[in-house]
Amino acid sequence: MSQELYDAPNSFIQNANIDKATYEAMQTAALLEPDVFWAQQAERLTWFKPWTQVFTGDFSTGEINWFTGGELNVAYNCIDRHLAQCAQKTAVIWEAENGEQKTFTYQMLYDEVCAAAAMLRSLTVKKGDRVIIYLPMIPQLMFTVLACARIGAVHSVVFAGFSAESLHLRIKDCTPKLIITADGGYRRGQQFAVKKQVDQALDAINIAHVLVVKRTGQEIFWQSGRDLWWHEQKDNVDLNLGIHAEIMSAEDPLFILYTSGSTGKPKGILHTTAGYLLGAHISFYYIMDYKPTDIYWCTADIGWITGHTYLVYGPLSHGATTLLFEGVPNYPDPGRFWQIIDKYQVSVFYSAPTVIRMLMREGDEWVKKYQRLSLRLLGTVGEPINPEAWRWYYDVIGEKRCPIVDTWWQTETGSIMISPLPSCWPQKPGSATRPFFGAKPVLLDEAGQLLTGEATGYLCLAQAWPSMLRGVYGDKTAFYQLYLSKFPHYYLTGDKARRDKEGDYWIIGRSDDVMNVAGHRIGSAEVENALVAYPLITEAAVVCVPDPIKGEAIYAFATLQKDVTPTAQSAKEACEWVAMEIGKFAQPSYIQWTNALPKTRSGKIMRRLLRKIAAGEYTDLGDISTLADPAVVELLISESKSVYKSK
Ligand code: 7RM
Repeated sequence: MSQELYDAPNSFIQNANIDKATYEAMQTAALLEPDVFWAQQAERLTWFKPWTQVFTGDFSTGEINWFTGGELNVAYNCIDRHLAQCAQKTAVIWEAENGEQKTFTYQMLYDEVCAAAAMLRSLTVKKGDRVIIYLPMIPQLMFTVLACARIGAVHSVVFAGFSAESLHLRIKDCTPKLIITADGGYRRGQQFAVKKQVDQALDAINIAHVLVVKRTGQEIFWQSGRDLWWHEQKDNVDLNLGIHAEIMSAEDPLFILYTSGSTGKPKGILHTTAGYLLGAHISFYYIMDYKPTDIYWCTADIGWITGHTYLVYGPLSHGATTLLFEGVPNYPDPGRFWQIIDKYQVSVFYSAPTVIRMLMREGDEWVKKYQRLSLRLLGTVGEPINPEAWRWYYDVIGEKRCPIVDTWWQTETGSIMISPLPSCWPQKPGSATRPFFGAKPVLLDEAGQLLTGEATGYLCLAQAWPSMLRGVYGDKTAFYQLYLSKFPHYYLTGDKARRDKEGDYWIIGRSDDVMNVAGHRIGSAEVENALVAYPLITEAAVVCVPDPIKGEAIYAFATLQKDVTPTAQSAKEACEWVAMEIGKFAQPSYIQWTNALPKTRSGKIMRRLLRKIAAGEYTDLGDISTLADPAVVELLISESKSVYKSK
C-alpha cells in the first residue's frame, strides 16, 4: 500500500513543545513506571495538599484511584493561579451569533465565576450536589461550569440541542439541586426556545429552583418561587460568598456527562477532579502545542466532552485564550469560520470532520476570501476523517503550512488517547497514528486474543490513565459490566481499529450499536425506542449508512400497526417525532416502512442484513440461514426502492 506521509514544517518542529526523543522517553516512563511519570506530571497542577499515593486500583474490579490524599480545586487551577501573572490576559473571547463580541480577561473571568459561585451557594447548592446546565453557547455556560467546580458541585451539562424528553431523563437520573438555563438562544438569525424545554422536562418533577439567563428576551412561562432571573440574583447576592474555592479531594466527582451506549438509556459518565484535570492539561499542552501567545479555538459545543476538555478545562488550566462561538459554520454564509479566524487571529483551530466536509462542499472561494495567516495548527475529532477531507483541510485551510492532529478519544477517556504529535512523527491522512502518554492501545480478536503487528480488531486500552471515567452515575456495576468485563483486564472502547505496519492506528468506527452522525454519538436503541413510542409504529430497527457529509446517516426500518397505510407523510411525521423525543441531530435520514423485520429463529433482529439493504448492497448478504422467514429478504429489498428520505 502506498503511504502518504506528511511532515510538519521545520519551523513547527523547531518551536514545538516536544521532540521525538522526549516523546519516546516520556511514553516509555508512562507505561513502565506510571507512578513516577504521573507524579512528575501532576506537579504542573496547583495542589492544596500533595497526594500520598499516585495510583491504586485495577481493571479486574473497576476500582480506580489517582492521587489519593491529594487536595486541589479545578477552578482554582483554571483561574486563580493565573491571576498573579495574567490577570489582564484575555481568557475568553465570545463571538456571538450576530457577530457581536465580548472578551473576558482572567480577572473578569474570576469575578464572573465568583459571582456565579455566590449565586449557587446562596441557593444552597453545596459540594457534591448535582447541577444541570442547559444553556446555549453564551459566556454564562462557561461561568456556571467553572462556578460548579469552584464550589464542588457536580455539573452535568446537557447540550441545548437535546429535547425536553432527553433533558427529563437526565434530570431524573442525576437529581440536580438546581437547573441553570436561558430564556432562549439564537441560531441562524432566529430565536429558539430553551426555557420551554426545561418547563416541559420538569413535568411531574419538583425542583427548588431554575436559574434563568436572559439571552433573547422572548416571552417565557414563569413559575414564581421556582424560577429566578440570573441578573436579579447576581445583583442581590453577597459576592463574598463566591470567593472561597472548595478544597476537593483528588477523587471527588467533577462532572457527569451523558453519552450514548448500546442500550436505550444514556449513561452518565462520571469524571473526578485531579485525574481528569491532569489529562486535559497535559494533552492540551502537547497535542495542541500550546503557546501563551496562541488564540485557540475549539468549535465544539460545551455540551459535549470535546467542549468540556478542550474549550474549557484544558486551555484555561494553562492560562490560554479560548474562543467561544455561539453560532454555526454556515451562517450567515459558509465563510463564517474563516472570517472569525481572521477577526481574532486564531492560531490553533480544533474542529470536526463533518464540519470540514460540509464547508468543503461549499467551494474554496469562501475560504480564499480570508487570509488565515494566523493559523499554525489544525485539529479534528469525533469521527474518522476521510483522506479527501483531510487533504482539503491541509491544502486549502492550512495552505500546507499547518500540521493536522487527528485526535481519537471518547467521553469516557476524558482526554485525547491517540493522536499525531507532528513534531515527532509524520501525519497520515485518516490515521490518528500513535498513543499519547499513558495510553496503551491493543487490538483483540473476538476471542480476546491479543493481535500483534499489522491487524484489525477491537480497540482496547490495557492500562489505567488518570482522566479515565470512574463510573456510570447511579449504577455501581455498569462501569465494570460495560467496559471491563468483555475482555478481562482491558478497557473496551467500543471501536474497531486497524494497526498498520508502522504501528499507526486507523480508527474504523464503532463495533457496537452506537452510531456516529455528524460527530454526534447516538445509540441505535435510543432511536428505536423513540420510534416505537410513535403511535403508529409497532417495531423499529435502526442502522446507519455512509453519508458524504455526516459520515453516517440514520436509516430506520419500521413496521406500522395493522391497517395503517405506509405514506411519506407518516414517515415525515415519524422523523419529526424522533427530533422531538431526542433532538434534531438524532433524526433519521431514511425511513423504510416494512411489513416485517428480519428475525432469526431465536427472535433477534439481524442488523447486519439491514445494514446491507440500507446501503443498497443486495448481493453477498452473508449467512441468512438462521432467519425465521428467509422470504423477508426479498420483501425488504423491494420495499427499499420506495424508502422515505427526509429533506
Ligand atoms: C471525543 C468524542 C467517541 C467516539 C469514539 C469513536 C469516535 C472520536 C475519533 C473518532 C475516528 C477520531 N467523544 N471518534 N474521535 N473516530 N477518529 N479521531 O468524540 O464520546 O462523543 O465519541 O467517537 O467512535 O468511540 S464521544
